[in-house]
Amino acid sequence: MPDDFGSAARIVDRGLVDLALSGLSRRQKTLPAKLFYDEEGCRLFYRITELPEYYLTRTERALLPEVATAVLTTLPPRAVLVEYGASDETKAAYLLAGSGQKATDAGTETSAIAAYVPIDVAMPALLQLRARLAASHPRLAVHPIAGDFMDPVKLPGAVAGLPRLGFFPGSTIGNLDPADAMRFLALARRTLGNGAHFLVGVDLRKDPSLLLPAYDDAAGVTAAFNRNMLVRLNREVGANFDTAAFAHRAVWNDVDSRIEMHLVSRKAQAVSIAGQVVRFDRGETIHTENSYKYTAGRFVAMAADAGWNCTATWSDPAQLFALFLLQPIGAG
Ligand code: AVI
Repeated sequence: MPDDFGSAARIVDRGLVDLALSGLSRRQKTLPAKLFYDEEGCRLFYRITELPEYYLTRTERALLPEVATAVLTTLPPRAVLVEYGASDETKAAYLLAGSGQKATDAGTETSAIAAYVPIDVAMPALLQLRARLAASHPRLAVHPIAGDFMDPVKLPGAVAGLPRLGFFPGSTIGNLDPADAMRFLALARRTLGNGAHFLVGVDLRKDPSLLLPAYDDAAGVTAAFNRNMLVRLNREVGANFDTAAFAHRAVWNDVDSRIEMHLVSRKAQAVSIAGQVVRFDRGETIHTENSYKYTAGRFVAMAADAGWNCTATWSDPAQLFALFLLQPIGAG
């Protein structure tokens, strides 16, 4: 075996190396946001959702009971819930309330949701989710799909013919560039089909004085989440980032209506990644994430371009966050 990495043999994920090197060889260096979500990244993200500055999760969660009641009364009975990016069932649980639970009188089930198709890249998380639901909702059919929601999805044959409710909570749509967000909405339109409903959670455009702390919290959890990408590259592909030599920075880009996260090189330095050297000037940044913030009008217009009509909207009194219920344009 060639000994490029010293005596300890290392199995390097070439896909990850290529992904990192291609982003880091651009004029504006980038690393893709999907690198955030290893086990530690998921743990840090969960902590972010509980931070006082990060209003998104708690605001959406506060809206969900009312939204779920309204959506479930609109849906035909025995629908399938298709959740995009479902790392756990916490948000879906509002829509599954009463669905397939242990019933004292098994003959009287009236719930709207008969089946649940969670879609996520992480199969282990999906299997845990299915095990939890088997205990809490034994009569609910759960069909996890492991995959990237940006790829076309084929729904399982077992749910063919059931009415469909798509669900994309958490403003994850904000992490897609507008062209990809449109492409995603159009893809979901095709997967869910005529007669579907689609509930999408979106963080709304607001004053940067509220937005910036949500992405640069006092406890430094978001900074750790951002730097974890470098920790991951050190561990998984043998890079030698000095993580303390990169500062976390969140900036509001008003023209593109997005929060950008960057890692700022605190000094001129060179980093080796799988034998390739990447140089940083002092103050040079790696752009790691965009989080787009939409006005309600902008989101509804984008959804319309992708074939969806907005039939209901829910928001909190401060208009921080909104849930949009979409139905296909021109379909019965
Ligand atoms: C997952 N996503 C909606 C989060 C967001 O707010 O854009 C990811 C995140 N990045 C930093 N904090 C949270």
